[in-house]
Amino acid sequence: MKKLLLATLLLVNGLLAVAENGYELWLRYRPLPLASQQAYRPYFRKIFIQPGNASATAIKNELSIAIPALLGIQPVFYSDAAMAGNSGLYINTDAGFHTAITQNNNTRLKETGTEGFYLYAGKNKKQQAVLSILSQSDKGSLYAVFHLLRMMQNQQAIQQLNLLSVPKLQLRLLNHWDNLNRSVERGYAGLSLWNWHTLPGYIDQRYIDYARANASIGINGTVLTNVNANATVLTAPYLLKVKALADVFRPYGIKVYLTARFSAPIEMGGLKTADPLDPDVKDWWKQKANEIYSLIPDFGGFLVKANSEGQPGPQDYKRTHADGANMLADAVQPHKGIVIWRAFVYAAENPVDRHKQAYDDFVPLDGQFRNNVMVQVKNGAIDFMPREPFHPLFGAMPRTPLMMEFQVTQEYLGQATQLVFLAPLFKEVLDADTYSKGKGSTVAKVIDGSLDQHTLNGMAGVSNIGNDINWCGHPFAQANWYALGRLAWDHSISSEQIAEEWLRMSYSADPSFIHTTKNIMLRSREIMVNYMNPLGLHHIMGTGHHYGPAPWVSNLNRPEWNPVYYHKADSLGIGFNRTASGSNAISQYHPEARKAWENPTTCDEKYLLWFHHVSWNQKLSSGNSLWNELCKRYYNGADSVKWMIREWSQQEKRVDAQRFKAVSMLLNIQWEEAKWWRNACLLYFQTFSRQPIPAGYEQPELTLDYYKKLRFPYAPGN
Ligand code: GCW
Repeated sequence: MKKLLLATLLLVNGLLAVAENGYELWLRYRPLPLASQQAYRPYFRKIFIQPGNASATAIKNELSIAIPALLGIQPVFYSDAAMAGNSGLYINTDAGFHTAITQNNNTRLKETGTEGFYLYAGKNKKQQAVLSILSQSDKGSLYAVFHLLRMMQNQQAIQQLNLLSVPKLQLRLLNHWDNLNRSVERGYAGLSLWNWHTLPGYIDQRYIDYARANASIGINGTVLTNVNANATVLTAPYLLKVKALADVFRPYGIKVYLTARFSAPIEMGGLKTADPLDPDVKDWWKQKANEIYSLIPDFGGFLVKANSEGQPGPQDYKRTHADGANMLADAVQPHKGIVIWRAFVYAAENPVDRHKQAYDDFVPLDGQFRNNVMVQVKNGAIDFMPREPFHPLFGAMPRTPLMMEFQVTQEYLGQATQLVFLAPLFKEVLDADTYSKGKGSTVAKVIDGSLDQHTLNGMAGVSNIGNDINWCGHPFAQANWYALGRLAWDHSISSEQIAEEWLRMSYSADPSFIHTTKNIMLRSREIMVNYMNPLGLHHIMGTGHHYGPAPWVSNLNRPEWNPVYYHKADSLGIGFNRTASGSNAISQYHPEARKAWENPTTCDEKYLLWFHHVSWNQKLSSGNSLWNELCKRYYNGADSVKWMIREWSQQEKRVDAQRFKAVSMLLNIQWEEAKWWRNACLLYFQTFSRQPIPAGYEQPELTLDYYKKLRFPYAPGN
């Protein structure tokens, strides 16, 4: 018996300690230093969970994994109020009970709302240490437990806790672009987690671990299917599979959503039309919603991509996006569901600058959407580029709740071969000022509803999760999933805090490791911008798979799919003139916001070529000509990857061998890719500038022709 126990322990510990493949994510519970253990232990020996807590199983499960691992003690759970009164943790929604035990008058309970929590540490009547989690909902208590665990993983003091935490955003969602055949559009981490073939009978442990990870960062909804939608998911057998997932996720506070293919009434229902004003069509969706809700009473609702990139939509019937969204909204409204309608629309037959099309389509519809509709807007007007100014729709539709869509999967940001930490990108957009209601009308205030008093509000991230053993492909890509959740809960926390928490929880608390690696993370996005798309360049990547540079491509059917459409390089200069003398997309921004960009000689250089066609010889703030500055940025960017490699190589003793090696190999790939971007872009743009790459820079060895001939027929995610 003893032997068996020992073997099991070894196996468990062995698996945790040796196989550092990243599967545990940031829920990597390791023994804390003895002093911390001793400080925390009194609170976790006895844990009271109020009877009937719908998340009790999830809470117990997590604490049973975490507490022994972190503190070396086995907690005792109980729900019998008669046994209360000792030291320990109290998880509760009953304020009176709490006051009796903890002598705290709980005045802040009211402020916790439907998902927040109030955490405080105090003494009971016997002067013993007690820690309380007080919330108005079971979800609140679940989030509080994860918050406490995070504090301990970060070795923060909890003895004086008196903390109210309420999410700033109501909807905190992942959008999976997962297909029913398990391929993932723009997925670089293997296949879809959802094994539709074995569902509903087989519940993969991965589904539970996915839910744990999401709950730990406050994500409360998941759209299971690709926005390039397949109506099959709405058939009865598939809905049973969806229900099985919803049942797994529910105790973790996660609702499921589906994408709705607009033409489903024709494809599945045998109707002749999908016209949103047609009574049979309306009825079909109503029945479909009823069917879904009979299986999944808390189904979140539908996410829709319509009349964009070939997807069907209301405009096929000369109806507006509002007509389409409202018809679906009426179908889910009796069940308290919502419709999230995407604003990512542009049409090949529309010659107007693609930058302007979503705004043109949607602004006139402001005020016409039902109150259970949200419009989901990508962070920028083009498409998840390494850097974009904020989307002009933010601040321009005050009567419609706008949901933020970020891309966590790194389609245009190095995919899963490059270390790029995205919190600085997310924050740059959230902190941008739209000026729509005067100075300080930040994008964050638009989406959290505070600017225009919207109670429906939220943020979505296009998921980077697949069935790779480490979930996200690149070990550091996990940090981007983590960042999305943390910022959706509280968009005011800093990138630095997010990076530091994630590193400590996922790797180690070693101060020099944290210092160096955090620095790599925080600089990584700017470095990538420099070697890929400096000075406001955008959309110059390879066709289809979007892997690597291809600024020369000009042969695609749709003009706005060609990189040459975006950089407009010619013998005079480079860049897209979006001012009044050009496409005038800049006019879609508030005059105050525009000021920073309007004038080509004073334009914030981050966005220079985004808004202006600039002469090769124009002097920039550095004193360099545009051409020389472009060269400098590309070279600095690529050289900085060498710096990342050097810094990481110092960490060998501070991280486990498996992840150390994985990151090292990927950084070497990143270096090759950075050089490729630098050389291919500069050689190509040089054919227009007709100027040399300044002496002192190592000249490209390979020819432009070589780069043009590269092909990647099996690049992932396509
Ligand atoms: O960025 C583009 C992607 C498409 C994606 C589309 C969208 C799901 O290349 O793969 O389709 O955006 O957001 O709808």
